[in-house]
Amino acid sequence: MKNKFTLLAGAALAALSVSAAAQDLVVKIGHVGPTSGAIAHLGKDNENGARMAIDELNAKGVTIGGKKAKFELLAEDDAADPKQGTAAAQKLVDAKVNGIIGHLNSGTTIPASKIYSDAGVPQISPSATNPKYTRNGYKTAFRVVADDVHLGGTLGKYSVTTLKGKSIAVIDDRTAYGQGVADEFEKGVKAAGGKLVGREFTTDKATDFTAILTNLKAKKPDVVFFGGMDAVAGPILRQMKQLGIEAKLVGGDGICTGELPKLAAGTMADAQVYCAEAGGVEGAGKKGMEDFKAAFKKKFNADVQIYAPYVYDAVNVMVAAMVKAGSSDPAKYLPVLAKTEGYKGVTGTIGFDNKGDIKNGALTLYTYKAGNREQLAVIR
Ligand code: ABU
Repeated sequence: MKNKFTLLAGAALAALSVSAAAQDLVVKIGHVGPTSGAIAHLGKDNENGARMAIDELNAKGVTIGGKKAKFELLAEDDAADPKQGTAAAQKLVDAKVNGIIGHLNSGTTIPASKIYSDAGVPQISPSATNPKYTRNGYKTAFRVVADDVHLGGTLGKYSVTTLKGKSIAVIDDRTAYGQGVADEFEKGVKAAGGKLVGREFTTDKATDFTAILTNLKAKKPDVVFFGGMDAVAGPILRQMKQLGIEAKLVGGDGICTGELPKLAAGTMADAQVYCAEAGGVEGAGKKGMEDFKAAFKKKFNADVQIYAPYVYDAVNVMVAAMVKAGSSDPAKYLPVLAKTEGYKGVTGTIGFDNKGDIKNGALTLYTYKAGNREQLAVIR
């Protein structure tokens, strides 16, 4: 039975904890990506990167402006759809988020960036690579990956000079990302003196590529570039095999995932596919990345697909700016975030240029063998 002393002590403890809680600073971090639809596996990968960072920050304890911060993740699904993307952005602005990590796709990130800019909310995309995202003059827009000028141009040159492609065909999915990276790939091929033999279009929802692949087959390509995501690249590989097209398939970061071999359902030959992640680490940085991947697997029972480490770094870069500014108020920490320089993350050293792009961004080239992604080189 509880005596009078026990009851009084309990009441005092409760009052103390209420008062401590009142002093905590709640910091809301919004995350947006496609957690439904054909690339839900990539949206979940990104969202889990944010969750991992936030859980760790809460566990270690972070003080901002003398107050203990409690970080909350507000995760939204945009289904990779531009309209759902702007709706999710408005919802998070209305919820008074302190910052945004996302979106995953360029097609959602770009229109949403206006909403965040109008509200003065800092946004870091961990994966949108279309250059237009940081070319609109929005001071709130940042990204921690290289852009498609770098990505597409490098893959175009690589296809001519290293893969020795003599007749190169291009397919894109008409999204902001797919079309943009394919255009940059074409420029890279032309600049390297390569020959383009055809360009075809599809969509990010298509499943039957027989007509466009039959058109391309007649042009005898030895390299086919696909601008789009892995959910479409997988069936393209299956249908290339069915039609007897033995060309190499080259693609940007959107196809460069752990899931691609499964999506291709065993039809991917060794060293048939080449792709690049819009970031990467070398030398001593590799251990940190491997440790991150192991910790991620332990926590979520899933392998990193591609951009979870970039999301993790994006959250930590944003919080580091809040700590340095002594405030989670977007107006106060935004100028500090913009001056980020030399931040050591798991994805490498992060600093932003005056557009909000990562300085000295890397690319990592991969191929696939026996159903596994194998790193070929890190390029700057
Ligand atoms: N960068 C590839 C996937 C995301 C995007 O830019 O649409």
